[in-house]
Amino acid sequence: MNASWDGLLLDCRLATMTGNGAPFGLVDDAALAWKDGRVVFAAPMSALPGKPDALAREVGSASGALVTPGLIDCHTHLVFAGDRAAEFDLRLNGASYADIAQAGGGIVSTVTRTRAADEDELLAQSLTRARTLLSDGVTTLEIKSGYGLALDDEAKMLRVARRIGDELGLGVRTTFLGAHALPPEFAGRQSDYVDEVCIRMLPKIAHAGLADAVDAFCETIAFTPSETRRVFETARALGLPVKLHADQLSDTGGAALAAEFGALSADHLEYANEAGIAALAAAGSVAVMLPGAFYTLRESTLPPIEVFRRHGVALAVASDLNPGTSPLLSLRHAMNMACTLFRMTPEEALRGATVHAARALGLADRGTLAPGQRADFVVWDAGHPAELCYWIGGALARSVVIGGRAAAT
Ligand code: DI6
Ligand code: FE
Repeated sequence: MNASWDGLLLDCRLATMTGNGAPFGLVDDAALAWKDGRVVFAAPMSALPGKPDALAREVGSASGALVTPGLIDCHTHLVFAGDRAAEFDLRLNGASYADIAQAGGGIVSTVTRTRAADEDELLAQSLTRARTLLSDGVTTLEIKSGYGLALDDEAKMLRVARRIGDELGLGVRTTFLGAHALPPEFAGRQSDYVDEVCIRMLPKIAHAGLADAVDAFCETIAFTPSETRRVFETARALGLPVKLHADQLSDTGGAALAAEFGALSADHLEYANEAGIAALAAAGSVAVMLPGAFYTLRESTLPPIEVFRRHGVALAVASDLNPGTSPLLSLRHAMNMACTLFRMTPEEALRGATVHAARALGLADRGTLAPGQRADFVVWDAGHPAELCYWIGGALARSVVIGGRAAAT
């Protein structure tokens, strides 16, 4: 019999993240096999249908190490130019947000830098961040626009996001976030800018195939629920799914609004109310926890984890990697904070960075290790899945495999 499988990894401690009844879907003394980029076997070695060398062209051993699905970072603003370290320094030397904003800091300073960078420069700066996430086990990531705030610059950001996937072999899902902040040229004319987003920018972005979803920042310091509704109605008319930065700093009814449009996810949610959470449950929307922003802003209101649990809302965890409120270059660190700060369990956090993160991106072909799923997996220098949330920092990923091929980390 010719070896028909492309690869076979023996002696794994497999955290399949499937509902096989074991915590983390764990299978000990397991084997994992793949063919044409898809998993074909994920079960005890004793169940292998023949001798390993007869089954697969390449046979290796994990020597008992933990193997999980590739991690999925379902909420990043990873494409941007420059950084905001100087204002971080100013703040810690006593400057107020108002001082910083008046000095041209905040989101607008990143918009200025991002507009000034050409596409290749933007790609070079962003690739470095994507490689850092990849090296720590991320095999799929979502990347938003939102620092261009003008058609050509938003399109430039989304092209860079797509190119990151091409360059690194990562799965990339792009999200248009034109309704992120008010650009300086529209100062005092927010309604005109929402027209620009809905009438000109979003249709052109959609027709160019640059966005897989549409997001908005619904907040008292950003866009109102009615402005957000306009963006969502435009997205719906263009056949694009939506997700929402919701109830991050105040209860604006963002969760309920996201649920009303059947959003893939509602994100942040520190101030979400129970009616909104019940609506998310009914809509099947994922609640994405972003502890990096909570930590950086020194927020004191915790997202209502118990209420999400009670209503059966799927919880995801993401880095929210952005230069202002979450300069966090590690999804595993976000998982640690989701446990330590938000009191999620390690299994909830790992499920939040695999199965539920995939759902938040509308992807059903990844997030678990089971036949038919993408062969995206990580061999860790760890034995127990909880270690992925327990260790703060460090380089735990021994090898990262995307579509059955080892990624250059
Ligand atoms: N919520 C946030 O915390 C970030 N964007 C958003 O919608 C802030 C992004 C930045 O400060 O650059
Ligand atoms: Fe964000």
